[in-house]
Amino acid sequence: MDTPQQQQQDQVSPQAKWWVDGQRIGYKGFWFKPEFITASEAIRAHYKPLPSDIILASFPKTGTTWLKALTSSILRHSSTSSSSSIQDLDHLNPHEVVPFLEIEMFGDNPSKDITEISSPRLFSTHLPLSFLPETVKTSGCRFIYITRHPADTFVSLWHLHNNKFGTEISIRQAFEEFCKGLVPAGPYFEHVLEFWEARDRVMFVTYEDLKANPEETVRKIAEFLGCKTKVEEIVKECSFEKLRSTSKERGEGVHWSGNKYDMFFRKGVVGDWKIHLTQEMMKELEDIADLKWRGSGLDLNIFYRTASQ
Ligand code: PAP
Repeated sequence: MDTPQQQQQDQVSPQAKWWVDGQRIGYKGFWFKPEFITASEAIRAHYKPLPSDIILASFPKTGTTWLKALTSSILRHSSTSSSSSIQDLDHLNPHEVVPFLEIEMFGDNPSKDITEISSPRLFSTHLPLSFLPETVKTSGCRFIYITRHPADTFVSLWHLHNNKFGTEISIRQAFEEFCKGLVPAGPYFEHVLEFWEARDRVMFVTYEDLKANPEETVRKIAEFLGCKTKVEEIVKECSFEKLRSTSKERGEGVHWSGNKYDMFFRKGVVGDWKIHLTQEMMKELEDIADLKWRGSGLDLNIFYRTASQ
């Protein structure tokens, strides 16, 4: 008899227009490439979170690279935390400094021994919270979740796809698929909601807060991690311009995802959606947020306030 995973695989495997790099599988309400589902099973079986672990979680294109840079930099510069295993950003892309649980840690080798990594171990994930082992709730490990307005998240994803595959796909069709959740790690709205509902142990950060008041937001992240550090230096070290120029120096280097290193740094602004989406499309996103987040205390206003509020 087929395993539940096999049954899922045999189900619909939508070939959404912009998924030219392969098939996605619906699993526990989310869409992923098959290898991510396998990796999430390995994580649940083998990952033993330590109280000192720090996990940076995010939906793709919401500020993951920036958060990786900032957090690794905070830990390295902290006078109150030892972080001997964390490399600096001088020549590396932040994705090389902070590994994904589902890729570098448990992607290729499901039973990889990660006990040798010195604490605090800094990991990242695009997996929903429900894909991680139950012990993340009890181990005391810390989560920072970064999120971003769905309109800018979508536009960033659409640009990345066009850039990566050299084909501009219809924004209307891509948008419809985003709204239906047919994107890697989608649906966006459920992904954000899962972490929002666990925010007693998850620090919630928005891309918009980071843009509006980087020093204040970095200070809060440092405080959450129990680190004393010079926030102005961290913000400078992780600025869009600085990180992009380091990546450009890498030339044609390609990250495991197939993205060139500088593809993680496109424009880095809030409100780019205004160039690409109509007011009607924005209204559609607002309606979905209203429907899916109703009663949770979460709404799109989290993207419109500033860090100090
Ligand atoms: P990932 O999920 O593939 O890692 P992620 O880093 O979450 O992508 O998102 C990339 C976005 O963050 C890009 O947004 P854009 O397409 O709207 O421009 C990228 O430019 C932006 N970004 C990356 N680093 C920074 C930074 N240091 N400051 C501001 N924005 C940044």
